[in-house]
Amino acid sequence: MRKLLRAYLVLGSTNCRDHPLRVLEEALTGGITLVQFREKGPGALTGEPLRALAVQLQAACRRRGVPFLVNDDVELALEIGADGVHVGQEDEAAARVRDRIVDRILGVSAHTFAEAEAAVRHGADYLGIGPIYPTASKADAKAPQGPGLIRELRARGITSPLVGIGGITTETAGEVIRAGADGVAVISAVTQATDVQDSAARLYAATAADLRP
Ligand code: 3NM
Repeated sequence: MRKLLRAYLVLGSTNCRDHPLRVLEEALTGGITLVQFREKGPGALTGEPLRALAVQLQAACRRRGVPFLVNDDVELALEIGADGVHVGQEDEAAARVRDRIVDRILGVSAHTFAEAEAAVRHGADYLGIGPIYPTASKADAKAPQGPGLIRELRARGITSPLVGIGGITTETAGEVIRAGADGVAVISAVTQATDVQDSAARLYAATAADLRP
């Protein structure tokens, strides 16, 4: 799990300047290690177009052997046979999702030590910790907490696989890893880059495991 989290791309059609499949293909070529389909925000797809895009993106991930997770939508994840689900604190409670997806990957967003501790207890395979820096990609994002939150979680005994998320760039990824994260999850640093493949490659290069404390 820790290795999969290294260079984690979160994307949906509303984040992409080009067709999401093209963006994803380039990002995978650059070295992205895990993908989460997150179709949110104004203009987000629903119904059959949503399902069709999920299947298309999933197929691209399968061709490269990269696991494909679905944000929030457990029904969709089960229907298409996704490798897992990522849920926030507001989504269906982690323990309920754990029971429904059994041996698939369960990721849970946490913003405090208490949330992280509860997510681990409810069976999360990894935690998404954020927002680390200010982000424009999530309308209801909380206040940025800096890499210090990750350092605090490690110091207080959270040993689970963990990614930082929120405003992380190829320049700041290293300090998130040095704070104790196993990887970084990004939307805009890759999807909004003028060269998607290059930015994914730089993200991968910036997150080497030997930076970890
Ligand atoms: N979750 P970008 S921040 C999807 O704090 C998401 O839980 C967050 O996008 C959290 O890399 C965030 O463009 C947005 O800042 C990440």
